[in-house]
Amino acid sequence: MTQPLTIALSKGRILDDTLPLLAEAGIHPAEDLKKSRKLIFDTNHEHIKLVVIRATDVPTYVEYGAADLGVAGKDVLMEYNSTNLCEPLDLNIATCRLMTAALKDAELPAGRLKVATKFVNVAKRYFAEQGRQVDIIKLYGGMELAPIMGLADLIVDIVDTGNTLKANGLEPCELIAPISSRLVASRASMKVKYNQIQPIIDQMAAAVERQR
Ligand code: PRT
Ligand code: MG
Repeated sequence: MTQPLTIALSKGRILDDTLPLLAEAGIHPAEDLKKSRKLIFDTNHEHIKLVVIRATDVPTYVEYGAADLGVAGKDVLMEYNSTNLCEPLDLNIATCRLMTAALKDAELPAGRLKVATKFVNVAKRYFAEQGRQVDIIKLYGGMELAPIMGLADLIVDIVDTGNTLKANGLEPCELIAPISSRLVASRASMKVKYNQIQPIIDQMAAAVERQR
């Protein structure tokens, strides 16, 4: 029996690189995702639907079973940090680095560091593992501003070319993790819909290999 299958895609920069991989698995949206304001889309397969949502919401939809598969950045998955999710495939797209950064040539204070980030859980774990005492300050964007304004000594953020840091007088310091987007599934969906999900994973994996 063919069961309905929903795939949650991150809107924004990941989407462009995801669609060719889905196409290689024979999944094509019925209309142009980016020209529509809709959030849910039919595909060429009657039983497969796509939802296009905020990157940070993808793990939530997948964990609760509202979507069977999802595509999200490793940064988002590290921050979400659920043991109910698995990552069957590294898509090797939207690659970047999760790093600490500070004002160029800044002397960091000897005592507790103030760290501004939207990756609160990742930052807590990273500094705890190193036995460093920090106060984490949650921000929702524009982290680069925090050291300039004296709100924080360090930030934890995504770095790609490093141009954004440089433009704001900051420099990258420590690598926390290399990042790429991952196919994500709940352990429950992987069991219940294995026969439908595994062929999609296999075809996308072959496409990822060809792109390497
Ligand atoms: O933007 P929104 O708040 O809706 O959500 P989002 O920021 O989660 O989505 P989006 O589309 O901006 O990013 C989705 C995913 O893309 C992230 O979760 C990462 O896995 C991945 N990715 C890859 C990046 C970058 N490259 C990237 N360069 N995400 C963000 N950036 C930003 C970074 O935050 C910084 O402001 O780009 C800036 C740094 O770029 P450089 O080249 O100047 O270093
Ligand atoms: Mg963004």
